Amino acid sequence: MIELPRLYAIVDSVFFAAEEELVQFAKEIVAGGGTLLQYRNKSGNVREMLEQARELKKLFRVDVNAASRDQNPHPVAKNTTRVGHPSVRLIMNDRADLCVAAEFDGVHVGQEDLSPESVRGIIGPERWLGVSTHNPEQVYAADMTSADYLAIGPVFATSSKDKPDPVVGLEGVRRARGLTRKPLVAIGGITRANAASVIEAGADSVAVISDLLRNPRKSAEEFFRILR
Ligand code: 3NM
Repeated sequence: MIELPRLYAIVDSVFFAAEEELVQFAKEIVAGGGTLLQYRNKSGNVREMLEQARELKKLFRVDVNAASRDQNPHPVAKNTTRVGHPSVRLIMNDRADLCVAAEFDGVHVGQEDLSPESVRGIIGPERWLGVSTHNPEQVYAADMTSADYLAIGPVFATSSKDKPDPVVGLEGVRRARGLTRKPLVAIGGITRANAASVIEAGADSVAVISDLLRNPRKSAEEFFRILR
């Protein structure tokens, strides 16, 4: 069973005018303690998606060959020295092919994307697979797949998603918690003001877009402080 950090930050390309801004946002989230980032791009431009995903990957790439070049005279353990952010995981929204192409660490799919088992066939057994659900029936069905974690939402009203499903509320989180033992991510309208109630309702992690945008580093830090 995987272990999710309390904060699951979503980097949604629609909120950034330029790639540099998107990359800067990701850096700040990680500076604020973020270790799990999803790249989301609903514009459907697959070339742009791969390009942006590769830029994100560059930021957090682990260079396992760094040990041999390392100038540190007192290496803690030779051959294990790493540069980059070995603890940051990058998840691709929707697209298993781009996950593999950009060497991401996992894929998150919705109800209208490839099925979890089709995605698993593409990404293999090691990468993380997340599945969005919006009601108890979907939670029940997704629980029986090889998904590593499930998402439930929208918990609260959100303007970050086109045509969101009906709000499930904290009660929806509680019901989902009762239906699966897989790690559970809550999503939709979650802010620093309501995040604690969402965790209390049974979520392991909160996925957030808007409430990270204004001051990503500070906001991420505050999420971690609140959800300790
Ligand atoms: N998926 P914000 S709600 C991407 O219900 C997404 O599955 C949802 O953005 C779902 O934190 C949502 O700004 C938007 O509300 C989350």
